[in-house]
Amino acid sequence: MTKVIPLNERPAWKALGAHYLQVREVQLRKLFAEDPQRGERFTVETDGISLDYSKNRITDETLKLLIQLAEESGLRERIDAMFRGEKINITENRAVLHVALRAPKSESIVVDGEDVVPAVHAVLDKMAAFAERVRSGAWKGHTGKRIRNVINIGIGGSDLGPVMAYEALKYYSQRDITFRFVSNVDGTDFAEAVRDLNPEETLFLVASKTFTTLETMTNAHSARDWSLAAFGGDEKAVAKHFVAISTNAKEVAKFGIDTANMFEFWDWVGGRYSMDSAIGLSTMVAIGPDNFRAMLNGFHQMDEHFRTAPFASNLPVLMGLLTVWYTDFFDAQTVAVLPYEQYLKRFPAYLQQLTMESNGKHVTLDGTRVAADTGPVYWGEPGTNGQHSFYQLIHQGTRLIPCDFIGFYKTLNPLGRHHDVLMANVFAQAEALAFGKTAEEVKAEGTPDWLVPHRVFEGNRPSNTILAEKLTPEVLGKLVALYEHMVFTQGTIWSIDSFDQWGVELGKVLAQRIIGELESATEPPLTHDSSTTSLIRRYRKNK
Ligand code: G6Q
Repeated sequence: MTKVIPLNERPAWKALGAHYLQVREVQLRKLFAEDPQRGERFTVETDGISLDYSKNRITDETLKLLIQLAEESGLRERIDAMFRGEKINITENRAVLHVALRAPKSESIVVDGEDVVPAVHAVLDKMAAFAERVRSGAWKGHTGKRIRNVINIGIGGSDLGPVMAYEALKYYSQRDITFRFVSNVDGTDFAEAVRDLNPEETLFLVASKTFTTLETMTNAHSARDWSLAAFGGDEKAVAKHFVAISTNAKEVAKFGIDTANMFEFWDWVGGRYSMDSAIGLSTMVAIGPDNFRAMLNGFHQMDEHFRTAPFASNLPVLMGLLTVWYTDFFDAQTVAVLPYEQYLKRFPAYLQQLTMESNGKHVTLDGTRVAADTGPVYWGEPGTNGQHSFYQLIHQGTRLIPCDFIGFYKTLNPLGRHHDVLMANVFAQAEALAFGKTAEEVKAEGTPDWLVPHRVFEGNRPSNTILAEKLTPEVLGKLVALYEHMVFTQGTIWSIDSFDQWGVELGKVLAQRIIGELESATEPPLTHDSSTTSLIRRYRKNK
């Protein structure tokens, strides 16, 4: 079993505790006044992505101690172990190799004695050939019509990445194909997705690592029924209207999909780390193989940065350490991610799974309870919309909410003044959060005394500002990899397994049992607690 030194026994952790007591009241106003270079000094850049972390409640000493904490927590060794293909997902005894999905052909990464890089490229080539056929119209449906609609059926990691990437890269997508994503077992999701579509022109991508997930299989069967109903039940149609993305060839064949139409990936790709595997097939069909490869190249550049850059200038490491600082010392419970880019509207939802399913754990690698708080709640919405709703709480509420602002120098849709107005808001929000507005300043504006407290902004609210040139496939790859490795950094400090998800199991098992109890014609013996039993009875009576 992995040996873990409890967090609170690591020297840097103890030093950070003492240091926190000294700096917790320090104002960003003061830190900036004392160091006119702070904004530049606390900005790092790699491959066209810059991170300004100067508006954080840190000093040089804080940074030194946080980096020492990363070292004492074995971050260097963990990074190397991940990239070497060691089985660092210990509770599932698996390697964690999403980095292999974007490794260039020239690299070699060995798992269980086998170099996985050639297999990755073979699948990418197969995906590319398929994507080209769909995009060009060469792939025909059962009645000879070209495909106009592509529907990805998947959930969790087999949905959130594909939806986010499609929305993020819509600008680059082939506009004469409609893309939709069905995830929820709520029949409404499927019904609304197909209501205006012609089955003859509709192709389903069934994305499921296990090919046993209840929601996905339920939706896939409904899709099969919907499709076959249009073709007089002719099973041969399945081959033209269904492809599978999975690690489970047996189940794919059982469903009736020809395994020649199956795109493979591997158990060393976690669901929430899979958008750049075959799970990204919908993305590739949408944006084309070249753009998909550019995205992979972006991922790879950030991987190399994470693997090789010193911690003090390593973007994911710095962001991970800052979250630990706020979560564990300032007792911050959430982090807001605020992209000022409409195309990134699903990015916060994607990050919710990446961050919270990875680090929402309370047990360390050696099976003991972690000595501090772990994964904060991630949430957010694109700016400027959020400014007109929840930003009030960030500015004047009682809770500390570190924010990540994400913006771009150039817009994909230049339109009059829009982009300058948008970006002015990014800079203004971060400035207002950090420096606020004092009572004196409010009074000086002629505000009556009784109103002054309401109009004061305390400031000292931390944020990061991430900037890049514009939202390209390559930049999206870098951004996602940035957050993936940030999550890994956090998980390493907390000594948790960021790659399992046992917490989602119990509810699934209980639901399986309750499905039978809801479907049974007569009431079966119900042996739940009195609340669950009476809810089931109420539902059975009224359904
Ligand atoms: C992600 C999780 C989970 C998974 C879904 C779908 O890391 O493991 O969200 O992606 O449960 O699983 P399948 O791809 O096996 O259907």
